[in-house]
Amino acid sequence: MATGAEQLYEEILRRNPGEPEFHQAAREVLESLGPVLAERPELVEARIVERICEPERQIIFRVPWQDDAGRVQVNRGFRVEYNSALGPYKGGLRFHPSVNLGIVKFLGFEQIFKNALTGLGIGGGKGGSDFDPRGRSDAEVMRFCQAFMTELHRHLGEHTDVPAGDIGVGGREIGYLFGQYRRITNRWEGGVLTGKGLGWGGSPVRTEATGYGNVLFTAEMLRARGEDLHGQQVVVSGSGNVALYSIEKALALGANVLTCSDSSGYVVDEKGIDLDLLKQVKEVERARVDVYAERRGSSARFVADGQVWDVPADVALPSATQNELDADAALTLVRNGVKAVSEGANMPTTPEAVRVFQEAGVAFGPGKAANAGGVATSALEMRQNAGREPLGFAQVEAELAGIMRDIHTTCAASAEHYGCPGDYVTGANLAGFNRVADAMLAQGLI
Ligand code: NDP
Ligand code: 2IT
Repeated sequence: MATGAEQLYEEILRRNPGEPEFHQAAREVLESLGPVLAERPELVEARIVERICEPERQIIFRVPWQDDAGRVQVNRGFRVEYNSALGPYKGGLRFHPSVNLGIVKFLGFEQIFKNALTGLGIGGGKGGSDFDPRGRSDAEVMRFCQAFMTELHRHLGEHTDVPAGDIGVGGREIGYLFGQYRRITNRWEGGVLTGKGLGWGGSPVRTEATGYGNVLFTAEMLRARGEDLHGQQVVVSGSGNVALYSIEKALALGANVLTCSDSSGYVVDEKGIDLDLLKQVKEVERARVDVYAERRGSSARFVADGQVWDVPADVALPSATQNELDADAALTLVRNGVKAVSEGANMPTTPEAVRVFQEAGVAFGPGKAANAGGVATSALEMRQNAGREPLGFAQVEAELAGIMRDIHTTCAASAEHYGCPGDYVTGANLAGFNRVADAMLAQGLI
């Protein structure tokens, strides 16, 4: 790390105690910045990096709600409005018991650069709650979402801050949140949330977009090496939104997908994952992955301890959560001949594991670039809402494909420019950073 960046990192540690995920995300970006700061002293002078690391606004609030037994429950809500130099704050909401300020800040920080890479005029933000939707009835989830929005609504707006889904927040939750926003504000403001239902302002392909986009990014990385996905063996972690639609697109491009997982363990299916069955188990029944193995018959095995990374594969798509792929897992994948790893999740690969892949010459797609298809399609949803002009599935899918190709080209060109060809981590960080830094510089001391 450059000397100035090292000092800034020390300062971040001191001023943001107890937030290891945020420290990790900040460090990764700071480590890449050397070449750009050497090339652009005006950014150092204007203290752009110091400003980018500090959120514009952080909101923490109480969420009181009543469960089905009539008991009062109290959760904590968060929204970190990180950077609006390029557009309204944009980023998902995560409902998971592990959510705390540090996790929301890491996600919001990543989102700034990811959103910049899309080129679609969106700033960075993230939010959520330590509410655990698992095991809760629809009525409980609705009451929680209504209570959460009762406070959050005052901070949102189609030109201000536009949330969407993330872990634990899908179409059901967005519906309840939108209903409460509309009821409180008395406005039909479609562009205030993305991931809406198709009949009331949602965009085709938003559900599929993150997974599809990640596989398209993987295909671009392979294409740059003269290969494609056809016939490749793929391991996927997770079995939520990103995992399911990564599997769908990988299958469509002729790959064979061997695994999926959730926090209870993983499934390996020698015949390849049966996506219809997996969707039935996970999306319709909201059950665990062992139910898939039980119903699938002899080709599938549920493994309660261990990770999908133990299964030999050509391509790995971590699509569950942060820090789920460590250096030992990376070494196992490399030993088994992995060629490409692409992050469907946010920061799923530990810094040590990223180094293992890069040193082994594995094509590595960082989440900021590889999973940007989700938020990019959210921006297309905002555009359709603003223009009151819905698009069809094929049109949006074609736009998404173009956006993912552009992001790949941008990252590859940036890596090349800064003297590290093929290093998509540095390429993504510096291309995203430059766009945000240019806007901040032009807009004065903000
Ligand atoms: P979902 O809630 O739909 O699915 C999450 C999946 O990850 C589930 O299988 C879940 O298992 C597993 N998981 C979550 N937390 C943990 C944990 N602590 N340990 C083990 N497994 C875990 O979320 P998404 O698919 O939407 O999100 C997955 C990742 O993709 C996240 O990192 C998210 O930030 C990122 N992402 C999502 C985008 C989107 O558009 N949805 C866009 C870009 C990135 P279980 O049910 O057992 O908890
Ligand atoms: O991490 C992410 O990019 C998301 N969860 C999607 C954000 C969005 O606003 O669509």
